[in-house]
Amino acid sequence: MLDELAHIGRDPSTNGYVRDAWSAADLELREWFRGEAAKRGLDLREDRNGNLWAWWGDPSREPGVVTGSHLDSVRQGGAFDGPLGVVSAFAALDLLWERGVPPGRPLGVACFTDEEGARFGVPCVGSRLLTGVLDPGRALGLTDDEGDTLADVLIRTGRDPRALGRDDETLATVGAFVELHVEQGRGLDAQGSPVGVAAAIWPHGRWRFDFRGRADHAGTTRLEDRDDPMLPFARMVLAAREAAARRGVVATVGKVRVSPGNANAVPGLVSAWLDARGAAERDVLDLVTELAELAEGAQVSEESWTPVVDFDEPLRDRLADLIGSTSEGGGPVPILPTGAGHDAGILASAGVPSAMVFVRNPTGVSHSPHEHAERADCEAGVAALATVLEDLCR
Ligand code: HGY
Ligand code: MN
Ligand code: MN
Ligand code: MN
Repeated sequence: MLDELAHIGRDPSTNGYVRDAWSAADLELREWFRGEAAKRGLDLREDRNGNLWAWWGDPSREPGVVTGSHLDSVRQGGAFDGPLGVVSAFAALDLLWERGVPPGRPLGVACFTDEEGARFGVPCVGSRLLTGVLDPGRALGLTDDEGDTLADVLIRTGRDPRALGRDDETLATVGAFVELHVEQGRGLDAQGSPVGVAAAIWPHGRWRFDFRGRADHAGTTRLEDRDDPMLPFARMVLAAREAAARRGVVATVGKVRVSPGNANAVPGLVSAWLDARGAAERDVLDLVTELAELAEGAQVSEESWTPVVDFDEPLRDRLADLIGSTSEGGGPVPILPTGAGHDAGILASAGVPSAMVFVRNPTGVSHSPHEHAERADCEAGVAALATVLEDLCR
């Protein structure tokens, strides 16, 4: 199934993936999802926020067990972050089907919309709207690099932007959620284990810094007469690295918009997105406060903030024991935290018993075409997921 997706949104010059939410690639991936659900006779639903759910059994009778992830990517992302979780969900269902194990409760495959936030800047849009932590009005007003709002884009896909919002009815169908994901780090590689279970997701957030200056001619404006926003921006980036190292957290500026973007003019505006994360919430927030104070009058707005997610301990330990007791588990299963955000974290924060199964990534690299997972480890992940689903669906 991963091979079937391999051509969608792939940039042949880099082998990276560009699968922005609601782009042609994303729409093609959503069609693939619908086809896989139809092939299996699953009951397909698209909720008011665009999340896709494929059900084996009827969750209106009783809350079901859901497994899945996302299909959108960061720009020039890898092949596994997201799709591995969706493909493994269908493959695990197939294993249960082959074993003649009809689930004792409804079993669903989910594909959450716009997890990466690559286009509109806010991550986990589909699951945040579903659980009510993202205001639909704010979501609809988010703009992409072309100045299109999410509302514009939804209308172009034939959807009604007014439908967006908290969806308790859909949320009520999710009795438990398990997300399989390629590890975005080398913990499993270091421990020699093909699969692992998530302990927690570090607190993480994104802030937008708008540095305003005065556009002017590059050749005729004396240096002392300039109000060049590029300078405080540059100082903020260097300060972010120093402060992050000092505070034991991580900080990244990976996206910058320079307006109007003339090579022969002092810019009028530099917008920069700061991504900051770390094991200790206080350290992350203090870093952002420190940077906002030194950022010389920049306008700083919070794009998203997710407090620490500690996955349900009995559930995660049960999964680790279950997987560890199977041959694929390859012995004791590591339980490890991650600095990457996931829809499972958003659902857990909304009170849904949630867990994550990680699959070894020998490169440890993610959000890059160099992200990788060996086939044998992917198969171990599917087997582990099937074991877990069989247990949860008793
Ligand atoms: O940004 C993240 O941590 C996730 O990959 N969306
Ligand atoms: Mn990601
Ligand atoms: Mn992901
Ligand atoms: Mn000129």
